[in-house]
Amino acid sequence: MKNIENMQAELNPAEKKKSSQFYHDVITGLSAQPKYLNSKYFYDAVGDKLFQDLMNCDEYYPTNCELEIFSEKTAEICRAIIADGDAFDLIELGAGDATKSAYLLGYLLENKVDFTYLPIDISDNVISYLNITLPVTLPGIKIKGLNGEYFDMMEKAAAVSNKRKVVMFLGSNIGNLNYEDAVGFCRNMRGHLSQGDMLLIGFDLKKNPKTVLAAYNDKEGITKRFNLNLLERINRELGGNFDVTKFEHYPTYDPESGACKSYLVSICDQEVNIGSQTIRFLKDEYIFMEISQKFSIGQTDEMANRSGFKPVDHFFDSRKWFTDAIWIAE
Ligand code: AVJ
Repeated sequence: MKNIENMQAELNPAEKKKSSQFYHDVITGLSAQPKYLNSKYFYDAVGDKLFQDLMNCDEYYPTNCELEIFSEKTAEICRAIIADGDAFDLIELGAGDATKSAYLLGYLLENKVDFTYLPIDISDNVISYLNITLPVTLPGIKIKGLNGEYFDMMEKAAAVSNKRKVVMFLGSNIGNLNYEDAVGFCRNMRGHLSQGDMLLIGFDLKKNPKTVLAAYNDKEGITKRFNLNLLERINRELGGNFDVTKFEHYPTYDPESGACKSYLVSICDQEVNIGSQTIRFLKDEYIFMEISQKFSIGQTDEMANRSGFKPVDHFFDSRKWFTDAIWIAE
């Protein structure tokens, strides 16, 4: 029988700790009623690749909108974050491949602005990629990639530097939390910042419901594979035996609340083993996989005010489908 200790035999202590947390969260979520998994676990090497494919598919618009903002409004955004010109640390949460931030980084370097880029990502894969490639594509950049959970790494960043902080949280990653949790997250963020520090935060906006739903229900089925990959990851890393052909992907969008949610629905009664645990599914029982919340501008401003920030700027793409807001810590 596969057990978690056997699965972990090859791992170093830090990897073991991550793996134990993953196991704990998976068992907690799949033992709950209704069942859920945390979408932060989508991003292993396979999930990173699937997300890249998703960003390139026709229906998934948020990345293109934000790329448009960063490429068309580079100077304005940089002017806002440079402010009165003090050196700063540019921290990016969930940096991914940093395609969007590269516009800002390039502009700041060209204009000889004194800053250090500190990308933070849950994927060690992503961080080693950035540490290797950015000094080549952006000569002269000061970069220190941090692999881990956002706030653990924010503390690490604060321990090595006391410069002014500008934190980027792009891609509407904030939408992966429900509204109250998102406010809690921003308050927590405020607690890691000082007065005058800034947050550059991306929000996917409410729009035609068909447009939103299509982005999470692409014809090629990449989103479906992206969701199913988490079950496969559980098989790979935790010794699970999910049969992914026995789950259906079910995406939904509610235009009233702005909540876009993904589920995996069991097509039959079944038992799944994960290490020494057995999880039972009834036919039609679902696992809640992910929320991708869509916002109104008013909601984003309210979120700033409720979490100790003042919203000072909004940048939009030409269709006004997405916004990058600048907030100052009060
Ligand atoms: C990267 C979290 C912003 O929620 O839109 C894409 C992830 N999920 N398609 C999102 C995702 C399904 C994405 N975020």
